[in-house]
Parts: sequence; structure tokens; C-alpha cells
Amino acid sequence: MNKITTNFSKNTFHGTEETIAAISTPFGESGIGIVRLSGPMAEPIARRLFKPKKNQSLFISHRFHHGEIIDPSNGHSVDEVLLVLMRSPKTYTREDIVEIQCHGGYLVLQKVLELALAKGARMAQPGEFTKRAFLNGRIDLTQAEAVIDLIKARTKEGIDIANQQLRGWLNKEMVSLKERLINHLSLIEAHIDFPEEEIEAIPQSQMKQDLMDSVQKLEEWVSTHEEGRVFREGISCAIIGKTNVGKSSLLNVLLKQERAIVTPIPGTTRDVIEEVLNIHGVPVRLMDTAGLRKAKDFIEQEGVKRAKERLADADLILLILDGSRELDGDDLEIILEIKEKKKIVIVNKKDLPPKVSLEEIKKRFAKDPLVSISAIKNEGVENLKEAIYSSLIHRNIRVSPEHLIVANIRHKTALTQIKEGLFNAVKGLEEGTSLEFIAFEIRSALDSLREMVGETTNEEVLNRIFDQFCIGK
Ligand SMILES: Nc1nc2c(ncn2[C@@H]2O[C@H](COP(=O)(O)OP(=O)(O)OP(=O)(O)O)[C@@H](O)[C@H]2O)c(=O)[nH]1
Ligand SMILES: [Mg+2]
Repeated sequence: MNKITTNFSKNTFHGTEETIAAISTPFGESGIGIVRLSGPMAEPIARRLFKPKKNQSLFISHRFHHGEIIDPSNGHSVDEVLLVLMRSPKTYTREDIVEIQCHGGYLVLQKVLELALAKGARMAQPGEFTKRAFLNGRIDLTQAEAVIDLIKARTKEGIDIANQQLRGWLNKEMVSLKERLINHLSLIEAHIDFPEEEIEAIPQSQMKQDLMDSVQKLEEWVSTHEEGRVFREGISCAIIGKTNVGKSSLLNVLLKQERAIVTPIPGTTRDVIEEVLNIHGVPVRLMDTAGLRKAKDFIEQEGVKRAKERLADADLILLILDGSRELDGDDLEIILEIKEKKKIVIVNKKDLPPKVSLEEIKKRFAKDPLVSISAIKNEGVENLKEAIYSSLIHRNIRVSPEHLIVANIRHKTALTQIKEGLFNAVKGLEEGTSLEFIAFEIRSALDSLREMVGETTNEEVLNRIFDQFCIGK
């Protein structure tokens, strides 16, 4: 497989030939919209399209310039704009960048982009500006990934985790670990290559201690992943139950808005209704679904089918039972169907005289949390939120920009591999195994490290990462 070697470690300018351009703001109407260019032609293109209000022929870098974009084919003004030229290397991509702030109409932006393309830029691919920042060594791969996490974050905690990664804590730790591993490795390899020569005896206990400290640190970071992932990606949570138990009422009370239609008629909800709820920083994608029963018509049948698909895919099920009616065949069928799923059992309508014994339900669902609520009276709903949160977040993990949290599975996998390599090396040192073996383990840890930060990452992985970006970032 193709490996890409980046300049990340060398911190040098990459200098790609092509100049890329894109609209960097969302489609639609807005106050302003930005067209962005990066590459060697950015400035020449800007000079050809931009007519300054005053004579600003000097085009000072990192300053705003007020003027117009002119269509060179007819000399007509396209828009009055502010233009910033940022000359390399102190730019996002480390290349020359031009950002043109236009009025935010899509056609205006499209026209400015077209003119830039006609003058020699090419359309940027998704995430290509950030990819260049990475290839040109300004940020490492974990930081590039943090950019997308920051854009996609849905809670403050998600932002904190992305920011801490973007500022480069993982990067700094990895740079320091890499240096130490290279030192250990060179000592060992020198000894292997020239055993007869006078080489300082390897300070084994010091090496062992350092490797053990690293193993311990890596272990700590890896252990933050389970919770970190939940904060970063959120979870999908399907509200499941037979008809009329109060699924849609629960969705509404959780969202504090009348999002779904609620009626006393069984079979009201047909389509899946999705909304995101923030529970202490965890983005929970709630899905209200059609009540599960033998469907009465084709539309309901389709609704039940969709509900079952969501049931199968959801990370967590909120199973609702109606406490004011005895359990019936429909309930039992659902209970059987979700036996293996991670779930919270909710007994709703506690404002009505109970027909279901909570004790019996507790016995039936010994392993699952049980919450009794009244969706209509908004009682017990906070307890339910706490139950959802604690079913996902088991440790009292602090999310802040200062705390190291590994939210990305790719990082967790790499850190685990590094840890395993170093653990084996420590074991080898303890057991007096051959130096070749210890060198091999340290080298394999280094390989995983380099792959993680993007020094040697295969193209497929890179593409997968940058494909998640929007165009213009
Ligand atoms: N007394 C009482 N009634 C409730 C409660 N929750 C829901 N209801 C009523 O139960 C009926 C059904 O509520 P929905 O929220 O539409 O139930 P559903 O499970 O979404 O029903 P389907 O979409 O048909 O599957 C409505 O008349 C609600 O007002 C509750 O906590 N107490
Ligand atoms: Mg409903």
C-alpha cells in the first residue's frame, strides 16, 4: 500500500504546484461569504480580479484591502469585497492564501469562484486546505483530525476535546516519546552493531523505568477513550415500545418542545423522528419510532419496519412500558426482541393508578436500569436523563481543555499498539531477552507512533480522514 511521507517531522515547506479555490462558507444566504485560494497562483489571481478602492498596489500581507472583484472578460464589477492576502509561510496551509469576503449570496460567491478557476486555480477537494496544512508540516494528523471534530462538535465538551487536540497535546507528547524511543533504540542498536567496541554500557534500569513510565501514561490515555468517544461522537438512542405507551410524549418532554404529534389514538407515529439532546455534554440522538404491534395498514407496516431498523442500530434503547395497563403480548414480544440490547426500562404514566408492579419489572430486567416517569407531568424525567448519562459515562471523567482525552478510535488503536510494544520491551529487559528482540519491539512502537501522527500513513487512511471535511476547509 502507498505510504505518504509528510514533512511534518522536518517542518519544511512542501510547496505544491497547484492553486486550489473554494467557497469556504455554507451555501445559502448570509451576511458575508468567503472564497478562499491557496497556492502559488493565489496572489497573481487576486491581482487580476481585484481592483482596490485606493491604490494598494503594494498588497501588504495579512491586511484587509477594500475594493471590487471585476470580471476581466467585460470589465463589470461583480461585488464589493474585502480581500486578505496572507503570504507564506505564516498561513493556514503554509502556502500563499487569499480570502475574498463577498456578500453572502450564493450566485455572487459562485461567480467569484468561477473567475478564480478561470484564471488558473482548480476546485479544492473536501478538506484540502487542511490536508495541505498537514502535508506542509504545520499540523500533524491528529491536529488535522481535531479540526474536523471542532467543526462537527455538538456540545461544549466536544469542543473542549477537539481544542485540546488541536492545540497539540497529543502531538507534543508523541514528539517527546518519539525522541526518547529513538535514543533508546540508537543505544541498543549501537551495541548490537559493535558489541566489541567501547560503547557506554546501556543504562538498562533507566531505560526500563522510562519505558515503564511511558506504558503507564499510554494506559491512562487509552482508558479515557470509552468516555471520550461518547463525548465526541455522541450516541444513538431509540425510543421503543408498543403503541400508545407515551414514546412521543417522552421525546417532547426531553426536548422541551412539541416536536412529535401526540394523540390517544394508538399508531399515531409512523415515521422516525430524530433530534439531538445534549445530556451533560453527550450528544444523544433521540429517535421516536412507531409503536411496535401487528400493523393495521401499509403505512404503519412501513413505520414498524423503520422502527425495527433503528432498534437494531441504536447504541441504547429506551424501552417504554405503560404502567397503567397490564403487560400484554405486544410488550412481551418487544421485550424478547431487545433482550440482548443495551437498554433502560421506563415505566411511564406513573400519574395513573398502577397496573404493573415495579417489583416484577425489576425482577424481569435485573441487569437494566429502571426509571418510573410521567411524561405528561414531567416527573422522573431528570432521573431518566441521569440514567442515560451514567449508562454511558462510567467514570467521573473531566472534560476540559487541560485534560487529556483520547476520543478518536484511530488514536486509541495506535496508542494501544505503542503501549504493547513498549510493554514487551520492558518485559524483555526484565527477563534478559536478546537486545535484537527489545530493539524490534521499540521499533514497532515507533512505527505505530509515526503512523498515528501522520509521518507515515497510508493513503487510504489519509483519504478517509480528509473525506470527512467539507469543501473549503
Ligand atoms: N396519564 C398519562 N398519559 C400519558 C402519559 N404519557 C403519554 N400519555 C398519553 O398517552 C397517549 C399516547 O401518547 P403518545 O406519546 O402519542 O404515545 P406513543 O407511544 O408515541 O404512541 P404511538 O405513536 O401511537 O405508538 C396520549 O394521549 C398521551 O397524552 C403520562 O405520563 N401520563
Ligand atoms: Mg408516537
